[in-house]
Amino acid sequence: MKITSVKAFILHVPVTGSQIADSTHSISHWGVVGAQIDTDNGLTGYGFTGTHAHLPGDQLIARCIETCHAPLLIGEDASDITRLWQKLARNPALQWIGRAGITTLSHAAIDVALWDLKAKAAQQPLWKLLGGQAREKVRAYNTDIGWLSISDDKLVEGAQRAVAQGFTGIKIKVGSTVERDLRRLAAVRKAVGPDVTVAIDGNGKWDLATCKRFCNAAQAHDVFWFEEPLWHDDVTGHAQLAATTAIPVALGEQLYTTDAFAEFFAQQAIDWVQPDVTRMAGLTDVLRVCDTAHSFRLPVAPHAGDMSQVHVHLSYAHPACEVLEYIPWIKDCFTEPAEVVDGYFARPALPGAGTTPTAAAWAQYRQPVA
Ligand code: 0YR
Ligand code: MG
Repeated sequence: MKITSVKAFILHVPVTGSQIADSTHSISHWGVVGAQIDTDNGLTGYGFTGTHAHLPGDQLIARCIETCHAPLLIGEDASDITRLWQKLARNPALQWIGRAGITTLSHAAIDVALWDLKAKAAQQPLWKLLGGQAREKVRAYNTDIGWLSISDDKLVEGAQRAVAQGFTGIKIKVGSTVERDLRRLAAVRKAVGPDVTVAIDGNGKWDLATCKRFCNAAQAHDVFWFEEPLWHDDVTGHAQLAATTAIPVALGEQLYTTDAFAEFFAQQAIDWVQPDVTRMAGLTDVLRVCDTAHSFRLPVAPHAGDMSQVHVHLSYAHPACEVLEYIPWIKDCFTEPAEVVDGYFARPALPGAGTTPTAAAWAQYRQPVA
């Protein structure tokens, strides 16, 4: 299965209700920046990273795919995933200019496309190649009802609607003011009752003092986890918070490398592990984080199920993966959308990683690569 061509693509897909906000970002579209890899046996693999649909930035990622990574891949056997991962991640020219960021995001798209190809060649859904089914069902939790841009009333309505649809978990955004976010958390907990898991996500906005004050009061509402309470790279701060609150600390969606995760493990600064195949250098590296988490007996909640598609396969196959996020913005762009039925992600059945775009998405959302 020799690689004959590597091309980039960009899709910009509208979010639910045309605009959403968390503590740090306000966005109207999600960016799908991908790699399309053709092989001499007639198969095509697709993989992508995720962005906030900033076109000049997306074009830099696309250019990195086509001009930095692609030349190292042409003529190679696409099924040599580990060796090719190493070849790209340890490319001396690129490591000099970026061991994280665009070089990694573009590598993510390529690595996932290679896994997609491998599963398509085996004519199996990816989860089977990853060792088969480790769990009966993958529980979904709904984040799309919990944006900071949603009014207090609508937030409660949305939480109740999600529970009525079968979700047993939700996540609400925090990181505005301690008072407002506590009020919203209390209202949501009251509305959904004690049996639904309620997580909160700060997206790295607050400082340690604010987090401590918030956690003190939030503890009474049975918080499933506090995600990204502090700045993404602040290992010491997370360790201090984890040591002082009963609320579990979750993070990982903005960590690029296994080294970054290793720091959080070493300092006991993390309770829930949230790697993302669209952020790290693909599934190959995320699997290493999942295995390490598992060896420390830490649960994994891969960031965003439908937004990566691959996380559904990973969650079915890896014993560390406990729950998976539901944000349905881009799922309908793919030939086998990651669907949630009665609160659980449906098990994928088609060969591949679930990353093949539909012709309709291609026609509707495509942006110029350069
Ligand atoms: C908006 N999930 C998240 C959205 C979401 C972000 O920036 O991408 O809130 O990915 O934190 O857990
Ligand atoms: Mg998050």
